Amino acid sequence: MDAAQTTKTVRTTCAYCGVGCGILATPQPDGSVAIQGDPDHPANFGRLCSKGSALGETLGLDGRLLHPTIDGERASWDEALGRVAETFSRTIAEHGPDSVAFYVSGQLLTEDYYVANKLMKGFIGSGNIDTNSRLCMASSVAGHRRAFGSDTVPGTYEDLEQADLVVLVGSNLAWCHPVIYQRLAAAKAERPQLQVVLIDPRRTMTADIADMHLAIASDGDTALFSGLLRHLAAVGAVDQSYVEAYTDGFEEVIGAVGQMTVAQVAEATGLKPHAIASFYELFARTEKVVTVYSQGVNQSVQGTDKVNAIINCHLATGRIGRPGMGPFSITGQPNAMGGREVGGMANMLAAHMAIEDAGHRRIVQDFWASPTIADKPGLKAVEMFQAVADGRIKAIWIMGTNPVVSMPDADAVAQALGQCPFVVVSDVVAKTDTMAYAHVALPAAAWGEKDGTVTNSERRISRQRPFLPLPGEARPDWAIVTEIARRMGFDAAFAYQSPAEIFDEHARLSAEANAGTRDFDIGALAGLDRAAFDTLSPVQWPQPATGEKATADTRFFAEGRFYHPDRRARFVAPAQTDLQSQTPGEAKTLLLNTGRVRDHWHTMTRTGLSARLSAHIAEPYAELHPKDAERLGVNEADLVTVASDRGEAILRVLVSERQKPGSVFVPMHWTSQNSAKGRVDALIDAATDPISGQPGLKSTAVTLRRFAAAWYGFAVTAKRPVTNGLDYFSLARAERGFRLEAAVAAELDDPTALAERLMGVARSAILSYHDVSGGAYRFAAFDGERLLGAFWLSRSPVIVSRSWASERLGAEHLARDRFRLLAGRGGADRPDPGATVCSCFSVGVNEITAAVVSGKAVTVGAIGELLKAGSNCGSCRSEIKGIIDGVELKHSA
Ligand SMILES: Nc1nc2c(c(=O)[nH]1)N[C@H]1C(S)=C(S)[C@@H](COP(=O)(O)OP(=O)(O)OC[C@H]3O[C@@H](n4cnc5c(=O)[nH]c(N)nc54)[C@H](O)[C@@H]3O)O[C@H]1N2
Ligand SMILES: Nc1nc2c(c(=O)[nH]1)N[C@H]1C(S)=C(S)[C@@H](COP(=O)(O)OP(=O)(O)OC[C@H]3O[C@@H](n4cnc5c(=O)[nH]c(N)nc54)[C@H](O)[C@@H]3O)O[C@H]1N2
Ligand code: SF4
Ligand SMILES: [Mo]
Repeated sequence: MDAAQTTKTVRTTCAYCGVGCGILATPQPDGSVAIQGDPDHPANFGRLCSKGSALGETLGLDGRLLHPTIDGERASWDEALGRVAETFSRTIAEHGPDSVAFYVSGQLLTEDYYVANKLMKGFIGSGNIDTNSRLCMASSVAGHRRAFGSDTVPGTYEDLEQADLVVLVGSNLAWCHPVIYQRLAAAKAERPQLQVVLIDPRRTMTADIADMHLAIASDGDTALFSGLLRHLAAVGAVDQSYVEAYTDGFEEVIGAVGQMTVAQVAEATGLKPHAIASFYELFARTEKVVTVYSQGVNQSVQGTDKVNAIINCHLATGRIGRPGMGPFSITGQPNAMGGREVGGMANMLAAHMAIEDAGHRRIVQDFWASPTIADKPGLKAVEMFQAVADGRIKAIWIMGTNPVVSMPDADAVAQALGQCPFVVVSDVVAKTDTMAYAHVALPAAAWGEKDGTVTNSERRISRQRPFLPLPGEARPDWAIVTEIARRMGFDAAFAYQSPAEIFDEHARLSAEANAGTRDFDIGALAGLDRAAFDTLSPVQWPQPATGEKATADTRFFAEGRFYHPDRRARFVAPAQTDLQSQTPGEAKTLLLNTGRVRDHWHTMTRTGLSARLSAHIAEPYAELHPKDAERLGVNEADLVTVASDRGEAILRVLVSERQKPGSVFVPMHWTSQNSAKGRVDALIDAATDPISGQPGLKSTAVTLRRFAAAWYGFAVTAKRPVTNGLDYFSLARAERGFRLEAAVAAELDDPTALAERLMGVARSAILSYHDVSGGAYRFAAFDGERLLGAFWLSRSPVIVSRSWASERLGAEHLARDRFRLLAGRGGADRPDPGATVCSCFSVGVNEITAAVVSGKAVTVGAIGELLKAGSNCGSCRSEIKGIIDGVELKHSA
């Protein structure tokens, strides 16, 4: 496809989550891009969430990496590629193939992923390619392979709409898979008998559609589902004919979980026996059940056992592979599934073949005509960075992921990279916490420029198509990898001219010697020429060349045909049956739970560019139950230091009843680019699940203490503020500049000097006001009528309307504002909209509350009519409902 600048609408797929929504992108004559949901895409039928709708705001070139660099200096592609190929070849020659590694990402396209895997496993001859999917999907992959003999997701999105019971385990669907959440909410509105059960220690926004919320203790899931299996057997809910015809190991598992009485489950999960019993009864009597699970299950040191405990219940009842039924592991990243298809993980081969299987190795090696083939699994992510630390790995290439932020024990990862002789980073942005360690930086094509395929959670392959030209010297990841491979001497095997050729090879390999023995077969998609590849419509696998192709109704395993050699599924008993949930040991410790917020994506390299998305939650926070806040002597808006034996973070306190007592929730998104100490993974222990190697990212013991700030500050600045000298800061985009929360621990000799530095203006240009009695300072600087910056400094957390202050950066008539900025509480003369709830129309929490309190609008629909909030993408509808419920609760109390 020609990516020349046009104003033609291009059909593509969202850059973010594994829902895989179709998007219509239309470049505008003014250089902006209009983004709409694709009404014909079967994942979203036109819907988009707040992140998807804001994609147009993240396409600017500000901050992009546009040229290769070597040791921080601009270099030509020829020099950079030469350095990478040479250093990898030399390292392999001197220290063997296992002395090098690739750490890649579920944000790569299938074609990028395919060539990276082929180069490492078939040509370098090592298994040392692993991916951020290790932190994400590895336990699901391992659980699927144990139960089914293959990494198969049996169902489809429609199953959630057709079910009578949807159980959400460790999934914050409302914020993390918003369009699936909207489909589920719509189905429930139409058919109220559809029951939703949420199993999550926190009462997340997803709880708003749940009929039952089980606030389970961390890692109580294995016990809960083992107890459920026992209950199903006890009440005769087992489908004997399915179990006998298609499975193995049922008796053994029943033997193993026989002890899991409701009382014991209650002890292991912290749940009330009657709540457990009603969940079990509901599950037992409802035929059409889908169990959706995500990171509350996978990111655990018993993640694989959790997955199998869930799958056991579906196998026992035969509720799998039929409409409205099945276990459903929902994927996180846009191409988590595609990465699994190409075998991009250290313990897989390619096309769902097994690295341990000599027959599979032969198939792949013959097909690739490769000099070698990795014959054992490589190092999994956590081990890989440990091997970098102890010098076993001497050259690493990181593509499309930011491990210094997202890996557990992240400071150790940073240190390892700092000592590593050769680090290559391919990214789309110039400055990341990981890029700081790159000897060679390679500029990759970003969303909107990339061309290839992704596979979503329901096995649907969709095209990502370019609609923007490649900026600067950026190149697509597949092109960078193949160029390196050629320079390492593997010209013939990496002679691709386009992603279409790579996709064709991937499709052919999936069919090679397959004949129905492997689930992943897209042989029918082989042989597409460029034109056919360009027009490829979203399609689910399997798509074998001969035999049954997937249709909307295709599911796996309704009639067995699993992928173990005997074609039977396996029941898997959890390793421990004397399960204990994790509870904090000492009174002073809390259990640290981590995850996502609605409007940010991972390490914020892209969502952080949007002021609108940043206005939902602008700071890294520690969410605490009121009882814990009281016990620990901290208040809302205080700053706290949260520490483990690995590291510490400084965060803003958010007190909420949604949090489970004894635990603290911290989002994973903040980095050293936008915060002083917001990288939560610095605190997290690198313990992993023994089977999947996935780290437990959701239960680390931590302590929490008040951060004694001498001064708290808030600033809005036109230029990026200089943050040196701040013990705490959190930096976010505002509409025409930046907004900054700040604090310092020591007394300030000269507060004006701090203002000068932050705003980047000379002292002489700063107007200031010092409230001697309250000890507060206010500073502002102007260029004519234009505000360059304003800075509030006070002894307690600054009270000023953040949105009002941010808007001043672009305000035209500042004559009167000058006084307001300096006098008293800025914006106090008009209602403060409060933190953004609806990012599409920038509607704040106070505006919604006021509408409800006044009685002008008391339903989500009425709020939409009155304020427009929630009437576009719908991502905030559950929050609006939460606000309405909260107001009603107060008024009825
Ligand atoms: N807005 C947004 N959406 C995203 C992403 C993003 O960065 N931002 N990232 C995408 C990616 S890659 C992924 S993997 C998905 C993740 O999607 P989710 O898995 O839904 O998101 P998380 O917030 O990581 O975790 C889900 C929930 O697990 C709960 N939990 C913690 N411990 C336990 C436990 O022991 N048992 C149970 N049952 N629950 C527990 C947490 O309280 C949390 O609410 O989101 C995708 N979508
Ligand atoms: N504590 C804690 N830690 C976690 C999690 C958690 O829940 N809690 N979740 C884990 C999970 S599930 C995940 S998936 C990871 C995600 O963690 P990461 O993968 O580290 O997060 P991203 O910010 O998505 O990193 C992607 C990087 O690739 C760049 N990029 C974007 N597009 C492209 C491209 O096309 N090509 C290239 N070469 N680069 C590109 C981006 O600029 C960014 O720097 O975090 C994990 N870490
Ligand atoms: S749900 Fe949102 S983030 Fe996920 S694919 Fe759809 S639009 Fe993108
Ligand atoms: Mo993920």
